[in-house]
Amino acid sequence: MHALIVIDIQNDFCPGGALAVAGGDQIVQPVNALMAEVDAVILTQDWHPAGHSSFASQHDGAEPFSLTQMPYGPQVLWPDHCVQGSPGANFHPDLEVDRADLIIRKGFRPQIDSYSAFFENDHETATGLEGYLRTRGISRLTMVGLATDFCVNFSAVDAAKLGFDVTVRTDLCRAIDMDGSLAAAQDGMRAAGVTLT
Ligand code: VGL
Ligand code: ZN
Repeated sequence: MHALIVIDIQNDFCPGGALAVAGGDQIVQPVNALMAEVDAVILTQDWHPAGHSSFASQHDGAEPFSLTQMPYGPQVLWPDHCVQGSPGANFHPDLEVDRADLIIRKGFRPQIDSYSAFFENDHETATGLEGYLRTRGISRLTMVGLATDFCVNFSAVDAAKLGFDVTVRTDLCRAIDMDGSLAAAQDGMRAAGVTLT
């Protein structure tokens, strides 16, 4: 069984959003088309409470896109984004959300961020997606979405480590690309055994 995992195609990651990824809206129609070719469609949704600890606004004097240390390791501080129930947290209006079998939300614990669809940024708190996929007999994953170098990257690497057969369609992803993060992510995904096309 083959699932399409659509990562975080939400208003805040598209042009005009709080953490806009250049060209983020360009992938929506081709991602919709790909939904017809798989056995299961799963969407992820970045879903932070107001005042989330990954927001630079919660750290005195910190600039967005700077790095801090959290109890679980290094963490980039972001502009406030994808606040639960806000328009920015909604999926892009043209994304065919009705085709999804499952929508998995992440980043909802105030004190910890979650880039990956499988584990939060402590790399041990599970989201439950692994169990869902295994109990449905899904072993093959195609990943698309935003952003290539953060949530797609962490999701793909975790999935490969868990033993799934993972392909990232880089033509259907867009990157934030800060300080070489895209090149590092591509190297990391390849090293983990992810197929990049
Ligand atoms: C993401 C930064 C913060 C992503 C989510 O979806 O890649 N990046 N939250
Ligand atoms: Zn986030």
